[in-house]
Amino acid sequence: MPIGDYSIIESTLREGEQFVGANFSTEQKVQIARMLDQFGVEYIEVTSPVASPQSYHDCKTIANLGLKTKVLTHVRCTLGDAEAAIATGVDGIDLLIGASSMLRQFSHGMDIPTILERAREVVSHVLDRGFEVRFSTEDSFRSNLDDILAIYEAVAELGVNRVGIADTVGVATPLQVYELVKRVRERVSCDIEFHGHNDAGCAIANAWCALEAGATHVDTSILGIGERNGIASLGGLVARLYAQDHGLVSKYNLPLIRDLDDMVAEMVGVDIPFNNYITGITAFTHKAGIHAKAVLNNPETYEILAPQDFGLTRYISIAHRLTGWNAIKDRAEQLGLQIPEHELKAATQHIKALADEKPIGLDDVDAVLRRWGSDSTHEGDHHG
Ligand code: HCA
Ligand code: CU
Repeated sequence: MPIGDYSIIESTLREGEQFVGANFSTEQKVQIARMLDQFGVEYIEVTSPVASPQSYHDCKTIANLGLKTKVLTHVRCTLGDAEAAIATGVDGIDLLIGASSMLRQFSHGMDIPTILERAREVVSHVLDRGFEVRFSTEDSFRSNLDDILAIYEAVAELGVNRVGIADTVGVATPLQVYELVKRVRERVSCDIEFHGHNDAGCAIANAWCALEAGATHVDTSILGIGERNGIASLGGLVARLYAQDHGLVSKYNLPLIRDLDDMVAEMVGVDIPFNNYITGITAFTHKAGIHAKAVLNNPETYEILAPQDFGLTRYISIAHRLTGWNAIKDRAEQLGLQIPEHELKAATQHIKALADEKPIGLDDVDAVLRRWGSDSTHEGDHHG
């Protein structure tokens, strides 16, 4: 089904704070919140005010920055937590409860009827206070389907704005996500949120499938940071949506992805992975001669993401044995050298042979080209 209106719930300040390297100061949180606001996400989610005194203070600070983006906080489904959330001045409250047999047994110890009773009590309380409310079930994919559908139906009847499906352990496959979201879509008319972890590498695909199945909200974090190896990354989800239809992400300030990734990587003490979506160092680097030739003619041949739309530039790597003469010609032109085609082809062969002998760099390529360029009127074997 085509993707309709959707919103991003950016959880760097909640799920992301659960990343082992994250220890954000108030100032850093404010910086992240402001940049996400400029980027244009519809919501940001911040750590529960009951997590620590600092968390309460930070939640309140961010809720009162006057951002365009709505501020949500994420709390357990208890009246005490809900009261604390209400006191911070956030726009909305994300409630969470575990309904799987494992969590019922090893975490909170409540059975399904007790969970339903608790949900009714807390949801009604928060709705009565005029807050936007989301209700989600932790570890949804290892919960009994009838149990979670009953919970979603009950809270939807009370009037929650959204129900949330959480793949807490990153176990779901895209097809399973599609099917569960579709089942929920048939049962409730409120919005549906999806939150998916990346333990088995499916977080972005799963978020995508949730949207295809009718979910209206998806959770992300910058660089995907979160518990363990995290959740769907903001940049990755945007890349996926853009690849389908640029219009799906035209509401966002795309060049800020680079700034967001750089900023958060530094704050949490990691490098951006080389193969990261959009901002990885090789994301727009082309190497093989055949690719380089086509990309020089028309970038769309091998690029589904246009680097300039993200404020970035492509790079064509030419100093290696797989290089081709079209890319070498392009480099010669950049250097202002006029070298006839047959000479360029010979120079390319020479560069390939050099690269077979030892690793070479752009300097070596340039030296060869300058030599060919300076005596390109001559023919013969003096080039070696
Ligand atoms: C956790 C909770 C959560 C919550 C997701 C949600 C998860 O830290 O375990 O509220 O939808 O992954 O289940 O992040
Ligand atoms: Cu999570």
